[in-house]
Amino acid sequence: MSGVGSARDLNVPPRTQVAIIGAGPAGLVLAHLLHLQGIDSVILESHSREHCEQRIRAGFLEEGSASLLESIGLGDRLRREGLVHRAFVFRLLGEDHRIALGDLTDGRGMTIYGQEELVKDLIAARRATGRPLAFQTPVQACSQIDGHEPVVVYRHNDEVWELRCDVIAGCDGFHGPSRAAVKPTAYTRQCPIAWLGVLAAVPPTIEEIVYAWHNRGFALHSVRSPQLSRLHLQCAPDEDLNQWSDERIWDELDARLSRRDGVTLDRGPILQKAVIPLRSFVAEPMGRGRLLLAGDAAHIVPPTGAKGLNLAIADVHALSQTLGRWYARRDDALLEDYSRRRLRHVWQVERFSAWMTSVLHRFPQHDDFDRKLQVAELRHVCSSPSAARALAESYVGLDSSRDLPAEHQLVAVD
Ligand code: FAS
Ligand code: PHB
Repeated sequence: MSGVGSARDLNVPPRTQVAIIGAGPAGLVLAHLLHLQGIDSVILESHSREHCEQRIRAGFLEEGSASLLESIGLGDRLRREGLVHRAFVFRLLGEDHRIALGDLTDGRGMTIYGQEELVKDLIAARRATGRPLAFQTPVQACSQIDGHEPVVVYRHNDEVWELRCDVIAGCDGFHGPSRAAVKPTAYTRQCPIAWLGVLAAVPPTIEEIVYAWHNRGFALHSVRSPQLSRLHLQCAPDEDLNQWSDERIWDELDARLSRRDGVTLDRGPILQKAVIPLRSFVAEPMGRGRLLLAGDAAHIVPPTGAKGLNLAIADVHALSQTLGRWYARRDDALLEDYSRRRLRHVWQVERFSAWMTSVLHRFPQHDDFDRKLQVAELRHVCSSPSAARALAESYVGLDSSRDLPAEHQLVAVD
């Protein structure tokens, strides 16, 4: 039976103030920020709680992200278990070049804390509020977004339900349905390469985060905890994981992360491996009428710069402020301003992520000259204090509320 009412067994009312599609980091953080302002919301998530809590994805939080989470009571375990890194290494032809983030940015760094751990904390915090968070309720459509009471249509147990609201927050990731309702202009770049992402049950061999430029292709040595290593290998977008035994993965990682002193990686069982596509994508505008997009629903960055999760958090921080002002003034122009404000920051992060990707990977269309230019670019950044500072500023996170001062802007752009 399809009901126009609500899925009562889910504690989902027929109406709320903000309907949030998606229980990823964007949706969950937004719900918490709205709750703190006394704005009610319902989160509708297509997958199960277990699925959401077990998805291995990002792991790097900028200080701005970590501080925001801490300021809203979500930082206890993050501060206890997160690992702060204030440097990283470019490994270039077997030589290490250390980028001392802390020295270059007045002490700032990155906190390593698995996205799956953050999602667990966020779901627990949502549950503690007693406000609706419904799993296995895939949203099918968003309608009436140009009116004053948009509607979200969702499924639960083979029944179709409607949720009416003031505003819809599309936090449903790159493949969710909300962006289609906005009909934005899509700016996209598909990379002809991907990452083979690996989570291994072995203490990280190297203290530092290491980005290796190598003739065999890019490799990344990262960390998830004192007991877990996170490693990535550049691969083809259609790479067949069945061709990659644990031994072959470790051999290739050793080959690409090789140091002149011959130190190799400690090996251990691989808990999870996946092919991660590399793409850049921006939807403009990030919303229409009463439907606003945040996180991967609005933009995608290649994971090279470790920015996707941080962008999602910056989006919903701005969106929660916008909605707080909107409820005070009921001026729809504020909703349009959200997109304009966010897109400047989004494009700065797209630029940084595209640069990191362009200099570190072996592209099939590249010739030897291109490869030489990559080495020259990396050597420049590692040897020029001003270039290293510019890189470090982007890496630890640009202040999303800071537009360039007028005198620094080359041209007045919007
Ligand atoms: P998410 O995709 O996390 O969440 C969207 C949610 O919406 C999901 O739970 C989904 O189930 C739900 N949803 C979708 N359709 C729905 C529907 N119809 N109805 C209801 N719910 C629906 N970023 C980094 O910074 N560093 C990394 O190393 C990194 N690695 C990544 C590896 C992988 C495999 C992937 C896919 C992404 C990676 N990212 C990385 C980026 C990633 O962390 C995202 O930026 C982050 O998850 C964005 O969060 P959300 O916008 O909440 O989107
Ligand atoms: C990761 O730990 O998954 C990671 C670290 C640094 C990056 C990208 C991904 O730049």
